[in-house]
Amino acid sequence: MIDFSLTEEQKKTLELAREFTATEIRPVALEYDRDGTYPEEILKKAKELGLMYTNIPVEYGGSGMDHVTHYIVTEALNYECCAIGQMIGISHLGTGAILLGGTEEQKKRLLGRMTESYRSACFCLTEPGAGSDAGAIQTTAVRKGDRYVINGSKCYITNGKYADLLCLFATIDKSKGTRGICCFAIPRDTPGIQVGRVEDKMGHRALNVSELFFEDVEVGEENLIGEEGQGFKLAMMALDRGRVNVTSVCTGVAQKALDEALRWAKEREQFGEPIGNFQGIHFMLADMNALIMASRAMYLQVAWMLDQGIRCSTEAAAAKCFASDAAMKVTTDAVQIQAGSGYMKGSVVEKLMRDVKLTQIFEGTNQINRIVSGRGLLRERSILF
Ligand code: COS
Repeated sequence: MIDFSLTEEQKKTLELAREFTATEIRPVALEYDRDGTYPEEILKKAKELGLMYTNIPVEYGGSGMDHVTHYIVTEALNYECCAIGQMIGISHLGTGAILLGGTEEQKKRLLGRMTESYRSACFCLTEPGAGSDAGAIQTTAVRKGDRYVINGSKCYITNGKYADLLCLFATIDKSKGTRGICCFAIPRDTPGIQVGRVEDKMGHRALNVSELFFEDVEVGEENLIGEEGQGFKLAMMALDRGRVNVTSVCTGVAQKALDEALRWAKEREQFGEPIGNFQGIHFMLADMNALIMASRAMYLQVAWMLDQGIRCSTEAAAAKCFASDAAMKVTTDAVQIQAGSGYMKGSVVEKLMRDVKLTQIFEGTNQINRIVSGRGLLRERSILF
């Protein structure tokens, strides 16, 4: 049976997330966007309410939600501002590889410590010469006895300046390509980690993004996640989940854009009546809503697959492409409906449109995600029933 109704507990959690975004994020979203401020106070409150580590099991200090509930909550947390929403949810990507490949002892020790704070984790994969070609990373890990010494640099790292726990990918043998890559969980206070430039971005302005430098950073083998050479697969598996997350983020942003367009269509009068009376506007609103319905259905499907333990690389990549392209179209149309007023700085829809552009780029550009999805289809057809 297919049933979209929520349990009483899911309803309560969703209500809490919606109330939180309305009271804590909505009033300050434009201010944080203007100044690019790190939303420290908001993160502290989200953590106190159990809205921060929603996907992390209770035994490691999280709220232990299943994937379906986690992504529904993610949509709600990103409705008012996806930069702040994603700062709340960034541990989703930062801890993905640890949850997938870590031992029980590692999860208890590393995640248990991280969840005590609101500063969360970050995912250190991308480098200046290794963006789409993630297997080309140059950061090295050299084994010395039971320790590894790490040297290299990372860029465009979300939460790079603040994260307590760094999930870092480095190669122990470049000649092995992706099979030489290892995953390390590194506490922030390990000597040798330097924060470089903090990026000034077009959108997602309250999302902290920075360079990170690693100079003779030493970690014990107890911080190697999985086995030597397993790091690339763990990164890709974490990104599978990250891409579902982006789908739910985009759904939240697009819903906000549609709601703003609807409000305007009812209030704005031209030719003696609300512009919402005109067919040109009906067609736009109908298409916007259809794209949002499809995006929501896609993340719910992939979340369900994750809850069933079904591999979802093909579907997650497809959903990420669809929802980010959809959100780009919906936010652009929301600006079009609000016209001159929507295009001006300080308008909500102008911010949403700038924010969404990044979702077509991060966690794999949409071109890379189409490759992932296309290759996946050639491996195995993607049929739900
Ligand atoms: N789950 C499990 N294993 C996976 C996997 C997944 N989702 N994706 C790849 N693998 C495995 C492959 O099966 C292969 O295994 P073997 O070595 O046993 O054959 C290995 O990983 C290498 O995969 P592949 O050959 O596909 O690697 P490529 O170098 O061709 O690149 C792409 C793969 C381009 C898809 C990858 O580099 C990528 O996703 N790039 C984008 C990176 C990204 O999203 N960056 C954003 C960072 S966070 S903002």
